[in-house]
Amino acid sequence: MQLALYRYSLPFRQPLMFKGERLANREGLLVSINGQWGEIAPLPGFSTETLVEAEAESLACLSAIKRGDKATPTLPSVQFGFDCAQRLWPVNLPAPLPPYPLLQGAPAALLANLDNIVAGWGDLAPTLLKLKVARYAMEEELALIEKLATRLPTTKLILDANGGWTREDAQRFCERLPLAQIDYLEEPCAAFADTIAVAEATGVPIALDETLSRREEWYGHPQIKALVIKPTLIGSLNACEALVKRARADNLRVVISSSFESDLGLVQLARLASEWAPDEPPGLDTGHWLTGRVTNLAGEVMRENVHCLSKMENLA
Ligand code: OSB
Ligand code: MG
Repeated sequence: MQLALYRYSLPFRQPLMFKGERLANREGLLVSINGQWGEIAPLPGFSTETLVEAEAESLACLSAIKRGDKATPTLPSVQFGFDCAQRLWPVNLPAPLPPYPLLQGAPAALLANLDNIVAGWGDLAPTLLKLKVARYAMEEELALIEKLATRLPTTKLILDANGGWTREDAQRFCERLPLAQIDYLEEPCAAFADTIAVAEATGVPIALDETLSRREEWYGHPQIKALVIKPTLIGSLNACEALVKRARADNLRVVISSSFESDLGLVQLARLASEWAPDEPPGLDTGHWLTGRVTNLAGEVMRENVHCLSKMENLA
């Protein structure tokens, strides 16, 4: 039996804001169980557990496995990592669809750089494009959306407010959206009831994200179009699969999405996306925000890029 836990720290290309927290590095853990890996990386501002708590629970779980017991993690990020490291991964999955691009940054900077961004796609404008909203002045965000809609007439926009608006602000914003080009809006308001009220008042299609990871009550509504599933925040793969089943039963799209995992976690999330949502481009365009990697091109963890916290080998 071989068990190990490592820590990584990868610098962001530029510091990113997560719910008001400024992060310069992405820090997380990698667990290895008999040669198979999993990533444990609570995201500050989004996860309820800290990295310190995740590390303590991970070490306890490894000790349990060493004793011959089953690991029973309770923290979502640890559940995800241990499930990935112990999963029987299916072979012969279809190749993952490329993720849709995620634009991040101030509207003024994005507008100033729009020619370059569009030129980067060449003749192939993306079918979907995601933009964070409820972060800068409403007028600036609406101007950028208008410009994107005009420049990219065949592209549908995914907007994500991360629950940042009051019901009134969300309504004012949504009334001015070019709805024909909006695929859906993720989490306009922090409360589900407000999100539904905004959808009903403005006709904007909605996707649920934080509502799912915070395990809040929600019900099907004709304007809910998609569930955004972030396995690092939801936790066990069984819980994720239950959401996929509920989505299928309600005829909702399923979008598998990252929580800014390292390259190792992103590859596993892409495999889960091709298994659970083979026809839906995933929300996994976050890797280029990190300057380093933990795996080489063969997919092996580069031990020189990670710090070993615990190693238990038992060759018996
Ligand atoms: O709200 O969707 C979010 C990343 C970290 C934390 C929250 C979110 C995200 C993303 C990931 O937007 C990318 C995506 O979903 O396209
Ligand atoms: Mg979201």
